[in-house]
Amino acid sequence: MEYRKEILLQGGTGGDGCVSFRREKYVPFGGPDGGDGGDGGSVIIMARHDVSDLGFIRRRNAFRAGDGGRGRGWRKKGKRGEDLTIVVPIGTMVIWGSDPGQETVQADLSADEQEVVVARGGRGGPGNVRFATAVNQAPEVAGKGEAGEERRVILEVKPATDICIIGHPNSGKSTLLSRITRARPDIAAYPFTTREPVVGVLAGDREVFVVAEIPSLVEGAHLGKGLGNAFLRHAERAGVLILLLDGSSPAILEELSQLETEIAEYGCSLEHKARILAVNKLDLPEAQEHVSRVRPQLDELAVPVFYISAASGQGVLELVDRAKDTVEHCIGAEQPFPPPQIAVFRPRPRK
Ligand SMILES: Nc1nc2c(ncn2[C@@H]2O[C@H](COP(=O)(O)OP(=O)(O)OP(=O)(O)O)[C@@H](O)[C@H]2O)c(=O)[nH]1
Ligand SMILES: [Mg+2]
Repeated sequence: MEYRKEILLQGGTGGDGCVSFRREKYVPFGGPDGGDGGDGGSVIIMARHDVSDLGFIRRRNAFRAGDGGRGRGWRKKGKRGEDLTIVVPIGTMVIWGSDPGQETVQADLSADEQEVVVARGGRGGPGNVRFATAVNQAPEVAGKGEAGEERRVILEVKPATDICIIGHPNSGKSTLLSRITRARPDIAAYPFTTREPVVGVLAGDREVFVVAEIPSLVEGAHLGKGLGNAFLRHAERAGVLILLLDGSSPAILEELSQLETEIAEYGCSLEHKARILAVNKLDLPEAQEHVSRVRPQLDELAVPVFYISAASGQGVLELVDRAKDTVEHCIGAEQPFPPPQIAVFRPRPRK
C-alpha cells in the first residue's frame, strides 16, 4: 500500500488569442473579431471514500491538465482546457514544497468529495478585438496564453479511522470487525490471515464511525518482525484503540505489554491515545480459566477492560458503545486523554 508520494502537477496552458478581421459582404471595415484563447484546465485533488491508498497514481509522477484552445474568428473564445482530477483517499494531506523543513500542509482532505485546486490553468490570451483603440482600429496583435501553475506536492495519507482494532495474530480482530460492521474480512485459525487493513463502518445515533482492523502486531514489529508496524498509520487519527487480547492464550499480560511496546515504539504520540482492552474468546473454557487468573491485574489498570466473545457476541455491544462514547468525547477536545498508566507491563527493550 502506498501512503506517501511526491508528484509534479501542472495546470494547462491557456490558448492563444486570435488575430482575425471580420470580412463579410456589404460590411466594409468589419473590424477585428479575433476571440480570446480558452483558459487552461486546473489540476484538482479530490478525496473519495472508495479509494484506500495512492495506488491509483502509482505509475506516474507528473500530471498535467488540458491546454486551452486557441481563440477563433467571429469573436469565438477557445475551448477551456479540461481539468484533471486526481482521486485520493479521505484523510490525505496535500503538502506544498518538497524541501525538508519547508513543507506546509495546504489541505487536509477529510470528507468525501472534498477537493482542492493545486495547480491552476493559465489564462487564455486576449484576441485582437481587445487591442482595438480609437487610434489603432485594426490591431494585428493578440495575446499569448499564459502558462499554467507548476507545483510539486507531497500527498500523505493518514487514514481517517475512528476506532482501530489492534492485536496479536488470531486474537479475533477480523471476527470482531465482521460482527460489528458489514466488512467481511477473511477469518481463519492461522496467523496473519489479514494482510492489509480492513475498514468497516459502524452506525451511531448521529454519525458513523470508521472502524479499521489492522494486520497483527507481534513482538518486534517495529523491527520488521511479522508484517511490521507500518499499519499503525491507521491508528494515528483514531479516537480510540481497541487492544484485542486472545483469552485462550496463556500469556495474556505479556501480549498486552508487547502491544503497548509496539504502540510506543511507533511514535506519533500513539501511546497517548485512549484505549480500551478487550479480552476475547470468553466462550472457550480455557479462556475463562486463563482470564480468571489474570483478571485482578487487568482490572487494576487505568483503562476499561471488556471480556467478550466475538464469535458469540457476548459483551460486544457494551464494548462498541464504550468505543463510540470515547470517540465522541475526544472529538474537539484538545488533549483528549492523559497517557494511560499501564506502563506496569512494559518490558525492557531487547537489544
Ligand atoms: N471460540 C472463539 N473463537 C474465536 C473467537 N473470535 C475469533 N475466533 C477464532 O479465532 C481464529 C482467528 O480469528 P480471526 O478473526 O481471523 O483473527 P485475527 O486476529 O483477525 O487474525 P489475523 O488476521 O490472522 O491476524 C478463527 O479461527 C476464529 O474463528 C471467539 O470469540 N471465540
Ligand atoms: Mg484478521
